[in-house]
Amino acid sequence: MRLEGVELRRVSMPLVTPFRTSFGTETTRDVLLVRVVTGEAQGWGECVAMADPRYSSEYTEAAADVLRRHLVPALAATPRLDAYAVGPALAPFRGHRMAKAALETAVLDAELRAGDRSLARELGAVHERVPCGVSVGIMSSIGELLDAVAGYLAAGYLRIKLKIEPGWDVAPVRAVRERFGDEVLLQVDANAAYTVADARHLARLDPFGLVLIEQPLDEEDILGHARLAQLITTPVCLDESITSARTAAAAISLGAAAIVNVKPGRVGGYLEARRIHDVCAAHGVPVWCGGMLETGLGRAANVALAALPGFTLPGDTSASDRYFGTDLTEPFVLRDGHLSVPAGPGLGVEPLPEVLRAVTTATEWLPL
Ligand code: OSB
Ligand code: MG
Repeated sequence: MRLEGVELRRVSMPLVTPFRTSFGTETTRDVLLVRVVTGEAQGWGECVAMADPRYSSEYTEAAADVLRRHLVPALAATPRLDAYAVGPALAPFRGHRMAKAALETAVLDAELRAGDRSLARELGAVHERVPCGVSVGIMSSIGELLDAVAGYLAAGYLRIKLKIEPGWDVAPVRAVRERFGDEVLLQVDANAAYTVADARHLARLDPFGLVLIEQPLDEEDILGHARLAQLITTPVCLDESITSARTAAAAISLGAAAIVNVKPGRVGGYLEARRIHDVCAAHGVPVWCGGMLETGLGRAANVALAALPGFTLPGDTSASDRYFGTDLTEPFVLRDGHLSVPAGPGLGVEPLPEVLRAVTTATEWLPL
């Protein structure tokens, strides 16, 4: 493939309700989109970096900067470019996995569209639809939380994830169990808000039969997670700590991860995400597809990944209307708690031109 250029596009999408986690509150999703243009096709990649470096060290402005200054120029210097050449071409630059993922995904999308092949098929998907969960933010009262959970269960979501933090953990879990029963698949996500010294407190979640506790401790605290796993019965799942297939293998070997949340953006792209899936499958570790409040573009790719055989738990692959009044693409709609895996070429979806125009706040063309 020959790249003609790369467009960096910023879009601003209001969320239907504020999303509060232990690291902050989001009311608008400010997204960086990467569009690559080749002789045969164009391709899209959505960068999952958030506006502030609170979930991870990456943030939108930094992603745009490293793309413009280092990553896109490195592709210009790569002979015989295809999606599998992107990772090696960008490897000299440390970190910035979310920026790298967006660029690799855009190249992969262009290549697949030109070859009339779907991302799902390219990755090895084995399902036509995937079961969906929903991530429920921290609320200002238990009553408000119960109303939100009731709405999501009524919509058909097959699994509920509660965001937790110190002061909002045992009580919301108990309230959801008391109101909706023990049958509901329920899990929690702390986004690194605790330390291993909180083990006895976190053990108070044990009686509630949670599917997992996601990233209770700091992203670098692998040994802490392994120690915590010995002190509580809820399975420990890692999100922030898993940055590559190598870190996934190490965390599993150390006993720090009984389950893994795979987020393609966090690990540098869909090809590395598939490697993590493969490593986990080889160890018998279940995986599920996480989310970063993506638009339809990123969601299409996540749903394709979630259709791989090792994704045995419902993901944070919720329907478009859980996030946005109007999505960037044709909306993803929940049917029987599932989303359909796009089957068209590449991501299988495209931005709707009028919506894209309305939400775009800036564009920048980088010729090659
Ligand atoms: O930790 O999984 C997380 C959203 C933004 C950043 C981090 C996380 C999340 C979510 C929501 O939990 C997942 C989604 O519905 O996209
Ligand atoms: Mg998480």
